[in-house]
Order: sequence, then structure tokens, then C-alpha cells
Amino acid sequence: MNFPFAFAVRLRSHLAIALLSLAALVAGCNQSSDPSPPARNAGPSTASGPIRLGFLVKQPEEPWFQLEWRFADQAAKELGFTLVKIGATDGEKVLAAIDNMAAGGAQGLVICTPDTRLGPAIVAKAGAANLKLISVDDQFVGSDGQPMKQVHHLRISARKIGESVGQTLTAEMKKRGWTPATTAVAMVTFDELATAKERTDGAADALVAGGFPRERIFRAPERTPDIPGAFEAMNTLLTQKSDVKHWLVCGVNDNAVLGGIRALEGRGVPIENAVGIGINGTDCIVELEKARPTSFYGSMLLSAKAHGYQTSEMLYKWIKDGVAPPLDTRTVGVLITRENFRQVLKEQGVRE
Ligand code: FCA
Repeated sequence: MNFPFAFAVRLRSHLAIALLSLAALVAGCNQSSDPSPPARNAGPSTASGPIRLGFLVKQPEEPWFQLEWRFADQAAKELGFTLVKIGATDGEKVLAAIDNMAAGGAQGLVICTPDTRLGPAIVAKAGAANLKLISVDDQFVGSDGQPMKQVHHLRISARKIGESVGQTLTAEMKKRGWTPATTAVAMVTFDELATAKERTDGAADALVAGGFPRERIFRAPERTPDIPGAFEAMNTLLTQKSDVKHWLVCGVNDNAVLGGIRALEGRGVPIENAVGIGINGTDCIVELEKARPTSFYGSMLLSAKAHGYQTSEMLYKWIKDGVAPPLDTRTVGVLITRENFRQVLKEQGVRE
């Protein structure tokens, strides 16, 4: 890179970061649940003044993250702290948001980062700003490629939940009397993210343990972790495997499976020839509410309350009373289908 060009690029990225900081400031103000002026100093380990916390998520459009925010808001109201909700879809936005939070006097941050490899940069920035940190959902990865186990983290028991998906698919296949000769598994994967890989690996292992041949499990790697990304990945797979009659569909989350199901429909696969099971349980409610069933059979509902309320509460108590949370907290999932989803969502406080 020649000098003037490098300089121009640097200047441009500085300008972008400055603009992003400003945007984050505006977004932060707009979304704050209490606009009262923040205390400037976080203090060493306990705080007596007003407490201000951030909750940053990587995909603010996903219902799962909106629900985490909703439960974090509930914690803010019940425990009496100010919550700043930040949607940050790339690294620049995350780092700008942390600067902005520090300038605004925040003392702590719950974060699901858009890129887990940003872990070291986030830890350094938060440390310099005296912000306490809890990562949620997606664990930070260090410069050595290993999970950053020293950062407090709350996550799902990804492998176990994946295994439940695999077991449920096995049971549904048996119920329908399908055989491996006519059936294949389509697994929408996203191996870049450890929690995602554990889920699909768990599902595959459980299917094999249930007697399904591993060579009939086909992977559809999604380029982007959303419905269009899954749709595209599944379409590519279906082009290659046009001879399969029955499909079992699993993936990293609800959107992965929903994209897969939409691709099957697009290819004219009859609804009764496919069974899909998602993970999250929050992004498939509209699907389960449809008057006519689709091939989306159900989902492993995760505890958005634990991920939104409990993380915020842990952070709040850490700052207020100096009580550090456990380093590693894992949550469970429960199967919802068209038969029970209304009841279970009500029990879990997701729906009225
Ligand atoms: C990851 C996924 C989300 C959700 C969460 C618990 O962040 O991207 O959809 O499953 O884990």
C-alpha cells in the first residue's frame, strides 16, 4: 500500500469510527430506559451512585436478541439501574460503542459480539474504561484461537441442546415410518461460531447414535447467519441432492431451519415430506401460529430470561455489591411444537 493511499484509508476509517461513535451516542440515548445524567466514575469494585449498564447485541433484528433486551429492561426496572441497548453489527461499531459508553459513565456491559475474535480488543477497551464485562451467547476467542475462559460468560448448553434436536428428529422419522434409504438430513451449519458448531455437531452425533447413517447427513454451510443465508445454503444442497424424498432439517438456530424449510417449499417438496426443528424458539412463533402447518415441526426454546435478565442482574450485583458472577453459566432448552408452544411461551414469560 503506498503512503498517500494508506493515509487516505486511515483517515477514512477514523472518520467512519467518529461517525459511528456519534451514531452510537444517538442510538444509546434513544434506547436508554432512563435518560438521567450518569455518574462519571465507576469506582473500584462497588458503587453507591446510579448504575448504568450497556447491553450490546450482534443482530438486533433477530427476535431472540429483542427478547434478551426486553428481559434486560425488566431487570433495569425492577432493580433500578439505567440500561443502554446497543445494536452493533460489526467490529467498528462495537469498539465505538464501548468508547461511547465509557464517556457516558457506564460501569458495565453485557455483550453478544458480532465477531468472537474481537474478544481481546473488547477486553482491553473495557478494562481501560473500567467497565465490567459479561459475554452472553457467543464466547470470546483469544488471539491463540482458544475460548477466553477468564471472561465471565453465560451461554446455552449447545451440544446437549443440539443432541435433543437430533433425538427429536430421529423420533419423528420413526413415527412417519421413513427409512434411511429415502431420507437425508440437511444440516444448516455456521462453523465459524463455536456455539453454532457444537449445536449441529450434537445433532449429527445424536442422529447417528439413533441409527441414522452419517453419510446421509449433508451439511449446508450458511454464509450469513440469517434466513436468506440459510435459504441460499439449502438451495445449493438441494440442487446436488434432488433424488432425496424425505428431509430431516436442523441447523444452528430457528432462522437457519426456517431458511431451509423455505428452500424446500420453493422446490415443491410436499410439506409432509420434511420435518424441521430449530433452536431459540423465539424466532419461529409466527411460523407456529400459521393456520396451516408447514414442515417446521418445532424448536428448542431457550431461556431468553436467563440470557437477558440474569446477565444484567449478575452485572448489576457485581458493580453494586462487588459480588462477581460465576465464570461460566449454562442454560437449557425445552422443545416447543404446535401443540404446546402457547402454553410454554406463557410459562416462560415470553407471551402474555
Ligand atoms: C447465538 C445465535 C442466536 C442465539 C444465541 C443463543 O448468538 O446466533 O441466534 O441462538 O446464540
